[in-house]
Amino acid sequence: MPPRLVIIPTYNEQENIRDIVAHVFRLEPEFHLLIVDDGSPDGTGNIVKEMQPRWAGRLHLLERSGKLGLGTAYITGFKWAIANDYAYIFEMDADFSHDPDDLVRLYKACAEQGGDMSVGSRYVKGGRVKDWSWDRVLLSYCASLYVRAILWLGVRDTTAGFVCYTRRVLQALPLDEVRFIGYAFQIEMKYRVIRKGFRIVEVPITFIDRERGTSKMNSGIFKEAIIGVLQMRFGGWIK
Ligand SMILES: Nc1nc2c(ncn2[C@@H]2O[C@H](COP(=O)(O)OP(=O)(O)OP(=O)(O)O)[C@@H](O)[C@H]2O)c(=O)[nH]1
Ligand SMILES: [Mg+2]
Repeated sequence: MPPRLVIIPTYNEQENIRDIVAHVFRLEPEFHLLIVDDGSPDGTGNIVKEMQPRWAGRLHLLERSGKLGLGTAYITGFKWAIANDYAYIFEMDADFSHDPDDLVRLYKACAEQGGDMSVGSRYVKGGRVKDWSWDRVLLSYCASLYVRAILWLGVRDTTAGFVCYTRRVLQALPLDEVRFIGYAFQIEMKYRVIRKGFRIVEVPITFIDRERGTSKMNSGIFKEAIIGVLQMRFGGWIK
């Protein structure tokens, strides 16, 4: 089995799922895929099932009964990846905001440049955001400054959801204790990785706004991040 697994959580991604799966399977070196679908009413899970025979042994699906949130979808996926012996485990969105070609660069940042974890970053030199309105860029950038000011992470794009973990990192984290589900989940994971003494490498990427399908972001996810960062810093529950 190849050592690389890309986890894609999905909720109503029927416009994107076929193309994103096909794109990942064209990459060199070879990646496997795990889709974690939360019972998408638009039938995303059924589309994956239809595609599975074509990529037997490479395309995997975990179905959950309802929309349980991005964070718990990833935790479920991480446990599956560890149980199935993958060495490099990736997070990626289904909506092409993350260019699947960049998976290879994230992989090399860990496999060849000594990262314990790598992050596809909009806010390092060479990174950028395409097609977002100026106010969304400003909001996201200010959020990243806020997180850095409170947590002192040494990572510029703290809410990034396009990442590669080495197996040793995921095995070292107490996955059942991870609390948050939205942007705060992404921040919490990086905070825990740094607190354990691991090294995070940022790889510049161009982040492209979603073209097809609908966003699942909401103000609750944003509030969770603002308050969650303070809880992480002063709550004393992350060692
Ligand atoms: N399994 C699962 N997947 C989810 C859930 N919420 C979002 N997703 C998936 O997580 C990924 C990111 O969600 P998006 O809606 O693109 O969130 P976003 O990128 O912050 O928002 P936009 O930039 O507006 O697209 C996508 O692949 C979604 O389908 C959830 O509750 N469960
Ligand atoms: Mg998106």
